[in-house]
Amino acid sequence: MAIVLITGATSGFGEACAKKFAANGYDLIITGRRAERLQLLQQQLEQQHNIKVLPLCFDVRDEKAVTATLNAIPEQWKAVDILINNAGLAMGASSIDQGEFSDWDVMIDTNVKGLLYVSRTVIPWLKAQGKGHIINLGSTAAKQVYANGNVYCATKAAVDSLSQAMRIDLLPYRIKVTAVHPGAAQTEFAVVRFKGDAEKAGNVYKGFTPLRGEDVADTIYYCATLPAHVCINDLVITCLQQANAYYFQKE
Ligand code: NDP
Ligand code: 8X3
Repeated sequence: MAIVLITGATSGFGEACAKKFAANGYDLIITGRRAERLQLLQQQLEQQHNIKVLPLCFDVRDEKAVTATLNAIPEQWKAVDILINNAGLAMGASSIDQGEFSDWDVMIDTNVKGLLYVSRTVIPWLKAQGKGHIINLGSTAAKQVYANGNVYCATKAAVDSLSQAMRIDLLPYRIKVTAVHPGAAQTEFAVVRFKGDAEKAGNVYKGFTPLRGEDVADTIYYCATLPAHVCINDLVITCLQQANAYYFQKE
């Protein structure tokens, strides 16, 4: 059966993707920094479905950890069919003159450099097979900038650019590249952004019904299971009450 490698599978979209692909018989490589959650998810999915799950605990910002951990997996696991570059986050929300350097470093290192480290390691495996599919998680924040979004929006615009670049570079190798750009979705994203402040995080979703992790996972699964000759290059998905990164119809 096919293998899907999902970064950031310990919550939100990544976890929802793991459940969706597992339910459809895919073997999974799941990654994240929270080892306990990875182990629990592995146990749960292997019990529920007739699949194998390989949990890998590493920080995508750590170039050496990314390359050493991935390169050390058993050869049969390197036959990856689908790479979902999902690990990412926002940290803080303030005008650019008040931003924290440390928040900027975390976002740039995770959303841009981490995605590059993982991709650079896995792409040679896909090339050797002459097939594969890379799905990158962008955001509506890649398409329009919103107030106080500055660096987060810039990292997601970088994901948008890198997805276009990958599509061009990997075209000769029959490797598909899809950028999926969700709007507001209620995951752990806002709690992480506001550093554990649940009240601030809850306010993000007041007055509208946001996307759920499952909505995005279903969309990613759809992109990943189209006929071999079809590739969705770029896809924006929002809830009913969101038109773009900053325009909402709230109740
Ligand atoms: P969650 O916070 O629920 O999940 C983020 C995942 O990324 C976790 O599994 C986390 O794992 C992992 N992660 C974060 N930093 C690192 C790191 N340094 N190394 C390894 N893994 C890391 O958020 P979402 O599911 O919402 O977000 C997933 C992606 O979707 C992100 O790229 C986000 O920017 C994007 N997105 C989110 C939207 C939203 O509104 N929720 C909308 C559009 C895009 P762990 O902490 O265990 O390391
Ligand atoms: C995450 C969604 O609206 O916070 O990319 O930018 S938003």
